[in-house]
Amino acid sequence: MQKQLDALLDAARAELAAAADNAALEQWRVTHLGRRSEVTGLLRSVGSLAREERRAAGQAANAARRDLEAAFEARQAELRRSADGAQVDVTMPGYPVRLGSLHPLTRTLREIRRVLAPLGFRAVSGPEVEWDRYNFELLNIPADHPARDMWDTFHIHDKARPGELLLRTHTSPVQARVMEQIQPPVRVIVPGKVYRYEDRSAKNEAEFMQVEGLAIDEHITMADLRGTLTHFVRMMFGPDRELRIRASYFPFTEPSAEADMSCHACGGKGCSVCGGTGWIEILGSGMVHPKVLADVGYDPDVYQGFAFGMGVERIAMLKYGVTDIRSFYRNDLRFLRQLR
Ligand code: FA5
Repeated sequence: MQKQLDALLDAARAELAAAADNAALEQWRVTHLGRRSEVTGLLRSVGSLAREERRAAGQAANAARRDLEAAFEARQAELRRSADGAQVDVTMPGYPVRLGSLHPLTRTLREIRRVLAPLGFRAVSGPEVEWDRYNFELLNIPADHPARDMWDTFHIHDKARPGELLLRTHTSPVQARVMEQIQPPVRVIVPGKVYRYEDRSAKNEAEFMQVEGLAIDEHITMADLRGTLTHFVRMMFGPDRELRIRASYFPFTEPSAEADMSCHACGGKGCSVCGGTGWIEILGSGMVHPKVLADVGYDPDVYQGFAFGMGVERIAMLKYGVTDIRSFYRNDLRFLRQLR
C-alpha cells in the first residue's frame, strides 16, 4: 500500500503544481480529496485488510491524506499571493473603509463662525506676513512702546524695509485694515493663524489660531461686548460653564478685559493645564480705543465699538477636554480619532 500511496502523492503533487487558477484547484480537490478520491478509497479499504496490517495501513493512508490537504492549502495560498493567479475572490471579506473626518480645530473654527454669524458677524481675512504699521502702530502701540513686549514677535529681515515686516502676532491688525476700507456699521470676525516667539507648553503654541471680532456703530457699549461673549460661551459650551471677565490692559482698547473659563482638566481646583489657577484664558477684549478709531478716519465722538480676540486652540481644548495644546499639531491619528 505504501508504494501505491507514494505514487499517488507524486502524481497529485505534480497535478497540483500545474493547477493555475481557482477552477483547476477545485477540480484537483474533488479528484484527490473528495469522496470518490483514491485516498478516500484506500482509507475505506483498510477495514478489509488482515488485522495485523490494518494499523500501519490506516496510519499511512491518513498521513497521505494530511499531506494532500497541506499541499492543497499551500498551493491555494500561493495562488492567492502570486500575481499570475491573482483573481478576485468575491467571497473574501473586504477591508473596512475608514472614513476621514474634519480636524477638531477646523470643527471648532466652523462652530465659532456658526455661533457668531446670526449676530451679524461676517468673516473676513488678512495677511499673515504683516506690516509693523498694522500689527502695532495703528493699534496704538508705537515703536519702543513697552506694550510691544506683550507679543514676542518673529521679525522678517528685509534689507529694503528694515523692521517693517513681521509675522502677525494676533489677528487685531485686520481691525485697522477693515476700518480703513469700510464705513460703520462694522461687524466682522477674522479667523486666522498668528505667530509668537514663545516657548511651547501644555497651553501655549508658537503658531496658533485666533478669531478676532469687531463691532463698530453708534451707541455700542461694554454691555454689548459682555452680552456677545456670554451668548458665545453659552452656545459653545452650554449654560453651565463658568465664564470670568476681569479687567486687563491692551493699548488698543479702553477699558480692556480678558475672559477665562473654568479649567476642564481639574474643574477649577488648579492643575498643570491651567497653571494652578483653575481658569483658562480664552480671549482678550475691550472697547476700541478712540485713538484707534481716529487713526483710521472714524469720528470717535460718533462711533464706538468693541473688539475681542479669542484663541481657537484654547477653545477646542475646553470643548474636547484636551490637556495639551501640542496634541492638535502632532498628526497622531489615534488622538484625532478619539475626538471624532
Ligand atoms: C491678543 O492677542 C489681543 N489681540 C486680543 C484682543 C483683541 C484684545 C481685540 C482686545 C481687543 P492675547 O495675547 O491675550 O491678546 O491673546 C488672545 C488669546 O489668544 C488668549 O486669550 C488665548 O486664548 C490665545 N493665546 C494667546 N497666546 C497663546 C499661545 N501662545 N498659544 C495658544 N493660544 C494663545
